[in-house]
Amino acid sequence: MGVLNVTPDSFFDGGRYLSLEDAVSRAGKMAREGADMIDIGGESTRPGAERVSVDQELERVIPVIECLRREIDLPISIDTSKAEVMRAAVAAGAAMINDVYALRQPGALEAAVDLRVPVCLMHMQGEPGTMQAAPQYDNVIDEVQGFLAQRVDACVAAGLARDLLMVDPGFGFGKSLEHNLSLLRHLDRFDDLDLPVMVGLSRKSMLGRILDRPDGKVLVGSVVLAMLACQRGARIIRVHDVAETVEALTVLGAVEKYV
Ligand code: 8Y7
Repeated sequence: MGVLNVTPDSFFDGGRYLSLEDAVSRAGKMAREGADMIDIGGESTRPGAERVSVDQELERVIPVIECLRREIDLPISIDTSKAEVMRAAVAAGAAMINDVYALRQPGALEAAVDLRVPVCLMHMQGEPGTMQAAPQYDNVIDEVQGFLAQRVDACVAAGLARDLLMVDPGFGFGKSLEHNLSLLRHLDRFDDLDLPVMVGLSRKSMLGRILDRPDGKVLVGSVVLAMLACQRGARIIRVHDVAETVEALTVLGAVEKYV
């Protein structure tokens, strides 16, 4: 899944893909590089990012979705937590919802039930503005898995078909470096939920910390994390660097074919 941020404040490509033309050309490039899906987001969730109104978010994402539907033959995922944005995005042609709040914002669960599209439920401890201040767990794997199991149950109880759901431990969302590493090392524990596992590890600050590289040049590290996640069962990998990730996963796939 290739990331297409249409926000002026996203940490990596923030502000660089704001025009419609630029957004479409970046998505086209990711499609040619082998992405299977494009994730469009209009509100940055990085720590300290400002909140965006419904109208602002709609203004950012809807024209891009409409345009991509015409120009690019790939399913579009809408990265949002707002019910109104979910509804408008799916009406405009989005095929999936990626919600870092796991449908906990007002009206989101009802919207997803009405829309009947696949949904990624992600774990986050706290809120984007403060989540990295002092993340705390007794057992991070049990707690993240328990949260996701609860959200899956809530969705099914509300009328969402279980086979539309996927789960994501939410790397970097209210997690220390140690929490992130533990979740990745034991990612196969999420197989217990019997749903596709999605991960986002691309260019996250845990890489800068592992590599002691504050300049953000963590491409090789990002690709390695993607491979490790795949080896531990992840099915959907959300990345900024599509070509490099596809290359690595193609090699991994070739090896894994042999017993
Ligand atoms: C994730 C995500 C972000 C992630 C899912 C970033 C929107 C921060 N990260 N969605 N979104 N999983 N499902 O660094 O890890 O890209 S935004």
